[in-house]
Amino acid sequence: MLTLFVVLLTWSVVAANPASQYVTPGSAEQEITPSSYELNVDEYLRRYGYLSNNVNELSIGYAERKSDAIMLFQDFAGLEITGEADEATRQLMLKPRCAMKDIDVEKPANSGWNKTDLTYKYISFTDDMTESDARNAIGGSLSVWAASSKLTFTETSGDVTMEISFGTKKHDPCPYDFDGPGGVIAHAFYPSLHEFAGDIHFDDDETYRYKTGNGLKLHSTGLHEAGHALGLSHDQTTTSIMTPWYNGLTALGPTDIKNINDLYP
Ligand SMILES: [Ca+2]
Ligand SMILES: [Ca+2]
Ligand SMILES: [Zn+2]
Ligand SMILES: [Zn+2]
Repeated sequence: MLTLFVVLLTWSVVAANPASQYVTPGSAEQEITPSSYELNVDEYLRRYGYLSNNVNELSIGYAERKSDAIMLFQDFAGLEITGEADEATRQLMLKPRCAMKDIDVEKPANSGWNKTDLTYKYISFTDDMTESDARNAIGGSLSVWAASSKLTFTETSGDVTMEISFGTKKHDPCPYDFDGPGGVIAHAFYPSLHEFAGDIHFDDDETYRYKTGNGLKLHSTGLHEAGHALGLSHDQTTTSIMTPWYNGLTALGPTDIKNINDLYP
């Protein structure tokens, strides 16, 4: 059984981390989750690691365990800790985000590649922009990681470290389906020996842009997903490119630079 994502997150920084900072006021691009998108709070908590998959409505003490999970989520997100799926909590859960877990108990610690010269190739592109813009956006995001670490990235054919593709809903051969417009925007596979390791998939039911136009900045989402493909987990620091929610950042924050250099010293 393939396990995507996992790591024991270190809990820290909370009070200095209000969720409002995830939102850039007046930035329409972050409000793209369609109103038709249905939020299932219980499923959200399970999917992103706040609530065990073995716990459901029939479990003993479910209400309390769900409340604990909501508090964990609120803590991670820097929201007021109420233990209830209040409006602020639901609003944040509706934000476009990465599919990777926030609390991933299965991801091995220090799981980087045992090499620093990495290769990549494109398997498919998006109709949202020209192929050349997509290359500039994604290639540009890899260059950002390279500029702050000893990593190098070379586009080549044949066997590569990172395969980059766009897909919708069930996108073979990936075992993890996308969910249509809104919700999840992309996922990636942590370094391992698995055949998909290092791969990055974008949900093409989202609208992406390069420099102009509407939609999510492909270079921002690419920067985030590349972080996973290199071995980084979600980070609750608001200046980090690794926040679970789309943040539109196109540069690394101080914790990103520290974490990538800890992984590849
Ligand atoms: Ca989606
Ligand atoms: Ca699209
Ligand atoms: Zn992510
Ligand atoms: Zn996929």
